[in-house]
Amino acid sequence: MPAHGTVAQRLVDTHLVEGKAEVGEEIGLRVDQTLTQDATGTLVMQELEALGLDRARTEVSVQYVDHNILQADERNAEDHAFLRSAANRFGLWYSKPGNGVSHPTHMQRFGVPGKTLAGSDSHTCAAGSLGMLAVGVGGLEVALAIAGRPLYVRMPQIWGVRLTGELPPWVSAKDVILEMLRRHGVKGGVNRIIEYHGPGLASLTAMDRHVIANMGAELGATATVFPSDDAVRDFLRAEGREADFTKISAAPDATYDLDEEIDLSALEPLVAQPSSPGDVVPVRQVAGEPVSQCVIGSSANPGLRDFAVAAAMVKDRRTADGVSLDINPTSREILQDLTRSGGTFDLIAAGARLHQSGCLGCIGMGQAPAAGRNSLRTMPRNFPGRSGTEEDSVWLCSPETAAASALTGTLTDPRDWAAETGTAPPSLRLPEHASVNTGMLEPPLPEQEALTVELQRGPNISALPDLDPLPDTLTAPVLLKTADNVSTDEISPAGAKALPYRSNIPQLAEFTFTRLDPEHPRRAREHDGFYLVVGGENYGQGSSREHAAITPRYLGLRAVVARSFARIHWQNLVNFGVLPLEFEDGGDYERVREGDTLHLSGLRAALAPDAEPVLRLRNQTRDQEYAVRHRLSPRQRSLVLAGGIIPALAAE
Ligand code: MIC
Repeated sequence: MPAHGTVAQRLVDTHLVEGKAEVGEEIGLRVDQTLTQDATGTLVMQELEALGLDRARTEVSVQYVDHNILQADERNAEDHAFLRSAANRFGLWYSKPGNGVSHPTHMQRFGVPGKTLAGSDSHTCAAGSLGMLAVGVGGLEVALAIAGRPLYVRMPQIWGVRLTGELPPWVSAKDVILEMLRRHGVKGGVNRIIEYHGPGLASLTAMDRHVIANMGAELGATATVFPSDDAVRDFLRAEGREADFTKISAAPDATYDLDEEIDLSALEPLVAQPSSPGDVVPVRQVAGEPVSQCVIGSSANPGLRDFAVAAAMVKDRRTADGVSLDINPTSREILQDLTRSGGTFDLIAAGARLHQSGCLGCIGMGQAPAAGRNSLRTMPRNFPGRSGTEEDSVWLCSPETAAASALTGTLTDPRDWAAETGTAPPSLRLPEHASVNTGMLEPPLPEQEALTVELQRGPNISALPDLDPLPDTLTAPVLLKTADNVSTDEISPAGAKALPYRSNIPQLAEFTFTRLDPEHPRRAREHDGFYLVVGGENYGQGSSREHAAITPRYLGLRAVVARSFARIHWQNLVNFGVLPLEFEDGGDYERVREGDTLHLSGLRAALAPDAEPVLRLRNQTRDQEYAVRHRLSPRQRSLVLAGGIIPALAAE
């Protein structure tokens, strides 16, 4: 039976402006709120300029600065100034560097149950914790949403996950989402909205739910949704925003497209091994591995309780020799509350290193670990090299596991540490009223004043590249063939070296695919023409960065033929005029080699609105032919033919 009466459907139905909400159909949704962060926002602001926008048409749009906050030279600071001027110009809120990571900060200050949120960051889905429909997408789609246009998604299946029982001591929300990843891997959620329900919800706070919703991105899900219930009301009350509360629950007879059950009381501490969030095992199975770094923070464990539990565990103790315990507070507010409660003192006294509020090591902006040494992090991702260290060994776990391991110097199940040290589970008393701090949030300027603002464009801000239409015939070499699950970190790397060029496409292009082939940019330049990439399953998993589509496109990429795609990257390819095709017979992937010349002809006719979605791809080098399928809606076909959204809009 198809899904019925779910929270997800209610959110879709109340925002549907185009299409029919039937699984697999493209639908257009009205967007109430947007968030952009600095690493993706510089392009979004340029796109708003290209769209000729006067003022944001959303209810709330916020530009956060949380990623590029190490200022090793002038570039990042100049980008911040550009973002601030653009926020002023277009009527957005501006969250200063150091105010906090976008996701928890947005939840604290702006999230409203029942609203939609589009964000140029894959972890935007975290706001599902408040009963919002929150979707991470490419920057261009957020720009269009800010301009008042609908957000297009393919209507996902609704996957009901019924929670029963209560988490045992030393097991926390992170272990719930790691259990989902243990069961389903990094593509288990593709084209699904995950909706949690059931009696187990009662013991999870809104911030616990944020932890679970956040890493729905690692499952590849379109969104994660929780009901808006008493836990959400308590959260909003503590934030001084109870007036924003609305109750939203599934109908008593709700049914889901797919069903799953997790007994919370049966969970144990889990850890994702290097280098995939989907490679999850019980901590006890790998206990004893030496660790040299433990990092607590990021949007995947942002709550006060996550820091408070670590503080209580290390209080009056000392971190093990040779271990760096790094604390990345996720927002000003949380840092203030942790400090008020004495937690900051306990952490510092035990040897922790206290950093500024922001994403930091999560995207390799500092905190790079030593090569080959184990780094244990409460972060959402551990794709190879993402930490900034080429040969890294990053594990993902709960704050309890990170703190216990920082004290012992080896990967430790917190239950075993507690038994050995005779430590009772800490009883955390969280403040009834949070230290609301809006001092680093600049509100939108009044309209007349906003219209007079000049954008502060530093020399690091390049123009958007020219995007020409797709040729009718494409004969081009395969410059790269990748394995399964290639992440956007491997297409356009994170890290302190590349990130300052997020606003400078020609410079950033020099990093394209270099994690897979250091010579790729040089080879593409020497080829000096169109090329293709062949990919495996789940091509482009991970982040929403549209740079992973734009920089290869800038170097000449015009089509990717893969076994399957991750949702956001697939959309980004389309938005920038790169044709994404899937092998009809996955076995054909094996037959193509790097260096082969592939040929597609009659593309205009093949991508006409009513044409069959299967094309013939000729391998001229091997004299073979493969059937390949596109999954483009008629709207998307015309975008790809035009060369992407920007030229398509210019032609309107
Ligand atoms: C990430 O976690 O990978 C990032 C960095 O937050 C990205 C956004 C980006 O690449 O700027 C994401 O999740 O979308």
